[in-house]
Amino acid sequence: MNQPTAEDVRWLDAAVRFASPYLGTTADNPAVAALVVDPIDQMLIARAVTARGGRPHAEYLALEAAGYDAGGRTLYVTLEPCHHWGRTPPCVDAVIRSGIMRVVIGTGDPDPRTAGESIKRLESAGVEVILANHEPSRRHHAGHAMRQRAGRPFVTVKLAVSADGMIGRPDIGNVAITGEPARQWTHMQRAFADAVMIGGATARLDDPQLTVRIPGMEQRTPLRVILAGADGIGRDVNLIGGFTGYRTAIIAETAAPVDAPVSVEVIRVAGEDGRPDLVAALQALGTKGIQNLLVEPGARLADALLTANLVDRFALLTSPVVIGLAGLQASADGPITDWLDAAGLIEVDHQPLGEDMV
Ligand code: AOF
Ligand code: ZN
Repeated sequence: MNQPTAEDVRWLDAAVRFASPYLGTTADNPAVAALVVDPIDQMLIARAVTARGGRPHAEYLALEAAGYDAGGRTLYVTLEPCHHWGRTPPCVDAVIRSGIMRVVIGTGDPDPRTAGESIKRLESAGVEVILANHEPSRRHHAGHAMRQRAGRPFVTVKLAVSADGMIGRPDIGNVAITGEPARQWTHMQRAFADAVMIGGATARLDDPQLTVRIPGMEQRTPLRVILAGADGIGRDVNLIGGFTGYRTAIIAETAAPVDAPVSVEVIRVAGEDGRPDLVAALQALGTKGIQNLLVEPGARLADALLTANLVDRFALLTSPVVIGLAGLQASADGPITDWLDAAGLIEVDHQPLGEDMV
């Protein structure tokens, strides 16, 4: 198979940039972008992203927008087009029918119903196919790939730590560690996730709302999940008893006590000592179609996820604030960076967020 040209890579980069803001809106489907481009003058003819809720698919929408203008053009698509009859017909058929002459694919689709089949089908129909192995496309679809391969979402853990390594003050509940830019950054991460999860202890102690409080983006609040502990969970916490109009789910071990109104979904999974098994809990979210999960844990849940090797991406927010001895330590065994090293996590990026860093 041929290699992508420099222009191909630029169009794929543009496709990922175009689709990125739609992460968190297309579950249970990946947020695919499709661009129809004239190969001679390098003009964009039509573009689309997977529709809200996952259907129609991106290729279908882009080809429909291009109409007869698709003939002879190149299709850039961040993920291999689907090969199966689902709630919509296979995109690969729509591509062949449209007269597209060349398809440049960012990354393969691990969905077993597709997994290379569309590439073969396009080639046998005389369409040139480039599988670009495009890293930004691969990262963009990491949630979909994780759900297809491991049945669970791609897990991002966010933890804010004071200059003296504390994550809170148990005596006064929710305490300010990071500033306004870090808060906004976190709310954006919520908006791009399909679900945000906390442990039962954090639900009780911090009693957060887990909403996206960015003007105009409130409706991007994802499913809010409480992972209940052995003592269960009840209506005394905001996420369950408070009225916000956003969706909440509780994951609890089979026998743990749960008291919630019918509007809250209760997911029962097997566990030990009244605590849900973490893999079972994450797989239950995968089954619900969650591809990207943001966890905003306390020390115990963070430690449990790291120890179980279930953290794919760790966002460490560090602040210059000193909490002092009344604080709750992020990790009992020395500096947090040692803890992350031990979990095999390597730093890939850091940025300032006002006075803080992520
Ligand atoms: C595409 N274009 O825009 C997306 C695709 O349940 P269905 O029928 O919608 O199929 C879901 C699968 O389709 C999903 O697992 C993934 O493999 C693919 N998503 N495919 O051709 C798209 N979103
Ligand atoms: Zn499709």
